[in-house]
Amino acid sequence: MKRQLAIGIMSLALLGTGCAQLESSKSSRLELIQKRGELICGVSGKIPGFSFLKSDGSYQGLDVDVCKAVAAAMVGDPNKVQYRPLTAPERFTALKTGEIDILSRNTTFNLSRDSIGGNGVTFAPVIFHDGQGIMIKKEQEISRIEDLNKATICVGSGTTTEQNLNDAFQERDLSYTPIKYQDLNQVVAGYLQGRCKAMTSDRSQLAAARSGFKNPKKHIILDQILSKEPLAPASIGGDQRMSDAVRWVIYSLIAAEEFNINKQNLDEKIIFANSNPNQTSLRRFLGIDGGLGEKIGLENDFVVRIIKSTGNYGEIYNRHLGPNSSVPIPRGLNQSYKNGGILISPPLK
Ligand SMILES: N[C@@H](CCC(=O)N[C@@H](CS)C(=O)NCC(=O)O)C(=O)O
Repeated sequence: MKRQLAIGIMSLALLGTGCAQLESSKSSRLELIQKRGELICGVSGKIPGFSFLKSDGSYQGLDVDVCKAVAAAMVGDPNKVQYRPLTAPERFTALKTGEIDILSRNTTFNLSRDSIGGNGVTFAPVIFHDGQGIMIKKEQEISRIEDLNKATICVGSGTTTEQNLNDAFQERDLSYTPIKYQDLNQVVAGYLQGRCKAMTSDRSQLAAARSGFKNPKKHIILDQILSKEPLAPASIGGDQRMSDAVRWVIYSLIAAEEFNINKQNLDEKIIFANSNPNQTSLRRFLGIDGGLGEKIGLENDFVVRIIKSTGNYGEIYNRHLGPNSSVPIPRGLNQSYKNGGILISPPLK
């Protein structure tokens, strides 16, 4: 009896080791990307300022620069990215079937998506704090959601937008008829053709869409904000090596702004850190000491590669959404915590 028990315990212990080995030897998407030498990034392609396909065939925007930063860190070249334009209903399937490596497509981070019982993906940190808004034609004299009782509203399907719209009307005992479309261009066309009285989407998208209208001033985005829409990149769930790397790429962009390191002063900062052994935090951040990259499957100077490619988060934001861009959106919550916003990176230690 005792012997049987001992054998049982031994085999359980072996099983335990076996599982642990299996777990650590399970290959990660990160290795596949590194072997391939290219990142496959799912984007929208239709939202100026975030991800937009230009007439020369290149993609541009904040979401696109996230793809570039991840590629710079993982394969050493921001241009080694294959972009896959995806509609909202397609995006999670593309991630789960492995058609794309990461999703960088104005996607809201929430519990149902970031869980094994839900969409089964893992979100990286938020790269743009957004909220849902409503756009109407100025001539309609609508100023509040309550003025839209019984109205038709154009909305994209397979989005949090659809769900929030329902919640916002239900909570106020109002009714509405949704007119649903697969993508943003269709929502905009429906709205401009008068199929609905108002259109709703993330406020960033309303601003981006309006920037392309013939007469932007004839359209108003209501002040009321229906929801929190923290937009974040995502990778497949259950692959920690992959999600660690993506997460720390995003944090590096935010931390670089905190350190006041940008494309212009990067070389100076490297020289300064190299010749000043007492600059311990800076040296770790730039990969001179500490071996941080190794811990997440990247080169130790991954932060340097990222900043060289895209600049820090603030530079990316200004390029695509800053006052001189084609879709100016005040930074608001998306400022670094050092400047009154809520973006903050845990220490790269
Ligand atoms: N952030 C929301 C909404 C995102 C979304 O996909 N909205 C649609 C509005 S129709 C869109 O962006 N479409 C862009 C496109 O059509 O490519 C979410 O994650 O569900």
